[in-house]
Amino acid sequence: MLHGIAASPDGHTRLASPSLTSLFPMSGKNSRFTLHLAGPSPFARKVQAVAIELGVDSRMDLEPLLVAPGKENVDYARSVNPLKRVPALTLDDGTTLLDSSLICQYLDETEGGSLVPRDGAQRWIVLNVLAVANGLMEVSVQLRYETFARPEDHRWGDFIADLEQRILNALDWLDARADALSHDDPDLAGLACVIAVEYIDFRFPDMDWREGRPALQTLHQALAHRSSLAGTRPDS
Ligand SMILES: N[C@@H](CCC(=O)N[C@@H](CS)C(=O)NCC(=O)O)C(=O)O
Repeated sequence: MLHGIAASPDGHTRLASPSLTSLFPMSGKNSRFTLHLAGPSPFARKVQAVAIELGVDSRMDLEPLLVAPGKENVDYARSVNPLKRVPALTLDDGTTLLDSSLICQYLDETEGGSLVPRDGAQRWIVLNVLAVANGLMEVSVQLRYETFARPEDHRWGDFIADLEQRILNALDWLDARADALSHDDPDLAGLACVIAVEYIDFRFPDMDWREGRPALQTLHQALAHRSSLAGTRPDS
């Protein structure tokens, strides 16, 4: 039986209820992880960057796969992520954690990092900026699907224009808050901002996110040279 999967009496395969221990996953010291990822995914890159920042990347085995709208990936959906998305992180007790930000926060807390402040006002600033940087990645990935994966004769111009506007809005929002993030020891929001804008450079090189956004550009310049980011860049 695959972890978390049970065959019901009617013969269909269903997700099993998680055991109590898998609701409270505990990764042992020096335990290994498996990261399910797809090459250009900014969300997977965020987890890889965090693993490097925390010094646990050597304990992370990479399991690449191809994900795309319309691609079934039946085994992956059954045994790893019912939403058929990457990244997912499988711990050595068989528990799989889903969603990049949750995985990053799990690693930060269990490995004793400080990428997300544990309390105080800065915690909420970091988590709020992280939410918008993640949203920027989501909308950018969606725009990629709408303009590349969707067959040309099924494309919807108004929706594409709407997605482009959301990207510009999110960039302006981040620019107005970029100064509030650490430019030396990065926090999770700073890493996510760099990854989000570099995904735009990678997929939409004509969209100049730097123009009129000096604070975001300064944050990018302060962090982009770090090995966690330079070593995980999509075209590196
Ligand atoms: N909120 C999720 C988003 C993950 C996500 O959308 N991943 C994309 C790849 S960049 C994916 O797996 N897409 C496949 C699909 O939607 O079919 C996270 O942070 O992990």
